[in-house]
Amino acid sequence: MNDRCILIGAPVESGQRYAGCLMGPAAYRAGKLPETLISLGREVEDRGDVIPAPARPAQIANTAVHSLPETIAWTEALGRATERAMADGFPIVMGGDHSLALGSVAGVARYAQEQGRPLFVLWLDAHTDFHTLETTQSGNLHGTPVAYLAGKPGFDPLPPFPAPVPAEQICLYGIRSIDPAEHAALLEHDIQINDMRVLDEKGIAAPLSAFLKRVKQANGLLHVSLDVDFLDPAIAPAVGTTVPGGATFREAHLVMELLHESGLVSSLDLVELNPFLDERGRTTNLMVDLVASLFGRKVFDRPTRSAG
Ligand code: 6HN
Ligand code: MN
Ligand code: MN
Ligand code: MN
Repeated sequence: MNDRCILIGAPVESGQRYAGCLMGPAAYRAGKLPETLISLGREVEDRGDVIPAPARPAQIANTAVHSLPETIAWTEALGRATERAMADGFPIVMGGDHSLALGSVAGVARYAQEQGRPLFVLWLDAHTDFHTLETTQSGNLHGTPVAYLAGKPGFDPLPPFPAPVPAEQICLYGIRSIDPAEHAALLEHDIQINDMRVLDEKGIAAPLSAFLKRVKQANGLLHVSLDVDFLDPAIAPAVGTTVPGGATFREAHLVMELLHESGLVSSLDLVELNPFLDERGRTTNLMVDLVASLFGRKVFDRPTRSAG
């Protein structure tokens, strides 16, 4: 893991319909994300909030889709910001709704391509986010980034995804809500879907360890996209799309601890936090604590335990 963390504020809320996600980056700062990373020995550079170019008109046949011009503008701006940050350190994109990943992962993918390294993506989410602009019925584009980064057609007039991520390099984790059109599309792709049925039976650690092993063998870069609704709504209420039966406090920390020990993660999205829906900052605090685990905070530091 790169020592230098580059914080990128992405106050995006055009990918869904609840007002409040745009306060996400401010909440992470108020919740002391920068100070927490510094306390764990990281250098931190906060590049402030990205300001997208003015939206240009864009139209498509699916009339359910809303805010497409804004989403295109965010995709372009965040792609550039994240690609640049990859060259300088470890980007942490503070959202903002999940549509920001259309841009952040595009930037990471361009960087990976330049480096000649395969990109792997771990998607921690209740949802598969596998709609295209053509299949979405809610019209909320936060439900589309996985299909986009997998190179599925149906995203015109978004910029073409720079270097589609092969299905075998994508791992969906924590899934418990799939729309029929997503289900049909996923049947045609070899994307690993660790839904809660699988995680209940195998445990939260084993499928992740298997995926991390493959990332390591391929000398890959690993992008992690953490959606607040990966967590159980009882511990993380500040999200518009709660689904019961999510990851528990300890399961989520174990995921982060395993990711830390792997040393493989090279970029991170923190998405879907809506501080307006929170209870006395508890979801923000939990997200910051999870990032702390990802960056090496331990309950008990065992000096003999080696990384990897
Ligand atoms: N997220 N599948 C639903 C839709 O509206 O397309 C929910 C999407 C949730 C998006 O998790 O970022
Ligand atoms: Mn680097
Ligand atoms: Mn999501
Ligand atoms: Mn979700």
